[in-house]
Amino acid sequence: MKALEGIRILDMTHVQSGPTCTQLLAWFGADVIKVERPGSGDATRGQLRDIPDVDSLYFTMLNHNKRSITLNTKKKRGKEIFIKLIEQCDVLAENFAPGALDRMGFPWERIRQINPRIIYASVKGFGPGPYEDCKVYENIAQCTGGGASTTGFDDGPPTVTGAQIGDSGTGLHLALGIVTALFQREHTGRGQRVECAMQDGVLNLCRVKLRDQQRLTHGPLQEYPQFPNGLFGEATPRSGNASGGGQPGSVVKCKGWEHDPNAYIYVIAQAAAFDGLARAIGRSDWLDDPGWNTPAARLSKLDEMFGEIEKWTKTKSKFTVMEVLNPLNVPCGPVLSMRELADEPSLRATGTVVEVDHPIRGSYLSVGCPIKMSESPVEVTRSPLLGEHTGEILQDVLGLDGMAIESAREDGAV
Ligand code: CAO
Repeated sequence: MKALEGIRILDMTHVQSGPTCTQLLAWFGADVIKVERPGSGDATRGQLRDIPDVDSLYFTMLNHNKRSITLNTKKKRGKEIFIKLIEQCDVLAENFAPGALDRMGFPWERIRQINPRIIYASVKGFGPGPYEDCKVYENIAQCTGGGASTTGFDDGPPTVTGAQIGDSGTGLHLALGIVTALFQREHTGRGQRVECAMQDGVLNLCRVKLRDQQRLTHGPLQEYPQFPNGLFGEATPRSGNASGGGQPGSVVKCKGWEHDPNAYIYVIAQAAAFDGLARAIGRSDWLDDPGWNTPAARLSKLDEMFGEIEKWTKTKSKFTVMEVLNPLNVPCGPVLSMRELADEPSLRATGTVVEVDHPIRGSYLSVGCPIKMSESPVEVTRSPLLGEHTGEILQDVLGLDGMAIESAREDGAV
């Protein structure tokens, strides 16, 4: 038995943020029915295609374990079927542009009338306010949620990160909202509206940067690379690769950095492990030197300290550095490329990286479920073809007979 077995999700999501959320729920056992426009479906099916006429990796990697029904919710017959689906589902998830579902004729008031137990969950770019009507994609959310202004180097432009904190990050937030609402429904018997704005999701993930904004009013941020020589402005600055926590950290070069862009390791010079680190890099003289042997003394010399650490790491591969520093309790981690992650046996063993078979594409790699539950194991199955389950869903979930299905097809409703 899976954790969400028996829960049925009417999945109107598209692109990345919403599909991330419903994919997680599908992995936990929910029956996720992806509703797609007849003919075209989710736009990502055709985006960034690597093989002509085959669902893109963008689509397949975000829509595992779901069923697909085509349905035109703007046609009269399509609306009738949509209403029946709302009646049969526990959750309606969507991430259309603001107001799209209202324009289809299905505002929240109507949806809850049709099914008072339903949870109506949405991702939008912004919450109520000046930008509430705007369409938003990943990098816009990173910019408007505080990610970009605090990422990058002090002398460079605002920078977006490779991690999809706007899309997948908000999808994660929404998934939590949905399961929490399902839990509350156990007590109240009622559904509710769950909304996550991408700006809010990114800001939540940038929490420590708002912390620093307030600390800044009491003096310079001593752990930032701008200290003690650079200037601080009025807002939390970009901190390069400096550690976000209370312990100094930096990315340092390893052997082969001249030709391998990922021959680097992140090292944290945590006070508790400093003795071992200093000895390992051949600077045991620091331990008797009052100019070096306390965290406070080192704070103004972090560049010099990491320069010394780097002299040592440059003589070793990032994996050798790990092998030496880990037993000394020095927190560190190699910069791993996507290629290295794809090949990493331990990630394959845990199902974090999975190989999935697809009838048209053949086999491909995907990221599996990162949440491991002892009583609800995840088996990743391929994404559906467009409308693959239309007949089956109309028949099994809605109880339509063959003639009704045929007439819906003739109408262009499905
Ligand atoms: N049947 C009939 N019509 C359908 C349909 C269906 N099954 N599915 C979608 N449509 C219609 C919608 O109703 C909408 O019509 P209207 O414009 O007449 O209301 C239309 O298709 C387009 O939907 P959209 O505006 O959501 O799509 P878009 O490509 O123009 O915008 C996006 C995409 C992502 C910018 C926008 O959906 C958005 O801002 N979403 C919220 C934020 C979000 O999730 N962003 C993350 C995206 S991942 O990077």
